[in-house]
Amino acid sequence: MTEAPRRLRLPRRELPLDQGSVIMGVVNVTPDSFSDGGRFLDGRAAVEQGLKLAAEGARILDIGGETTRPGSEPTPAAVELDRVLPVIRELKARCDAVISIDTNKAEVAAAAIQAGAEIINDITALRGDPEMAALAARTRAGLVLMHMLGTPRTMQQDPRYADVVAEVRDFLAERAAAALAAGVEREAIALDPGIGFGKTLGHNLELIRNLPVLARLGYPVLLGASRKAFIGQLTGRATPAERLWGSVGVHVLGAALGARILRVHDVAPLREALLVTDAVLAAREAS
Ligand code: HH2
Repeated sequence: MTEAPRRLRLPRRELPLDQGSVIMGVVNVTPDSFSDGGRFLDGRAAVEQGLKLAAEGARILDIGGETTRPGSEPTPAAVELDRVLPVIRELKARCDAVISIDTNKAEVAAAAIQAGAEIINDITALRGDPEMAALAARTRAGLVLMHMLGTPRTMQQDPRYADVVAEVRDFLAERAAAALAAGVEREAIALDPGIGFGKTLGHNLELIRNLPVLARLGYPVLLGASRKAFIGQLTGRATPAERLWGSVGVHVLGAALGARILRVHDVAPLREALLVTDAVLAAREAS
């Protein structure tokens, strides 16, 4: 069996992954994100939100300047840069959290890294921009490779798989191999099943239940299920911000099933839940 990854290697430090789950707090600097669009479009509000999430226990802050909500159109790079760069610079100056840039454009990722970002979170898994793989290799940034069927504009139009778990696993293995071939270090890579990206309720549930299958690929697994539509389908919560308890539940379970990085909008409640979850998991491992 593959040994669980102990760290994510970043340009300026290592992020330990063997001392409990790591929380990645979401900071959307967008007018139209599915759950908090417009709330933090003002850079100052985004910075305050990032500082709050870091103080609550987020080791990583994921800064995004483009929504990927179902049906959305791409955002021009210049707009994305205007949104995210001032926020990254300010957060870098004012807290110690690792900054991640949520983008599929190499131009945006390069400028974000110059401003202090240490992780590229690419929802296209290097398929969106031919320059991205070389950039990741050159800068030695951490790299999140996510599975998505189609594009945000089309992904929720009747997604189909013969075997969703096998197809997502094989896709992620192939994308990790492509990153390695481009010169990205093995320990810089994390994999993500892409909950809600071209998936039905059933697909999402099957993928979460089978997180151990993805973990066996030997890379840290990131789970991002926070406030997503499938939680609304299960709980009847139509408003994303009201999906807190479902979100806490699924990320606690994700941690137990082997996810090492949890991408969420609400950090404090999950942090507390994980203190208990991680203590229980550590007890089991020691015995
Ligand atoms: N989900 C979203 C965006 N980026 N990145 C990774 N690696 N994994 C995810 O599950 C993921 C992601 C969607 O959430 P959010 O950023 O809140 O919404 P929007 O794309 O509408 O800004």
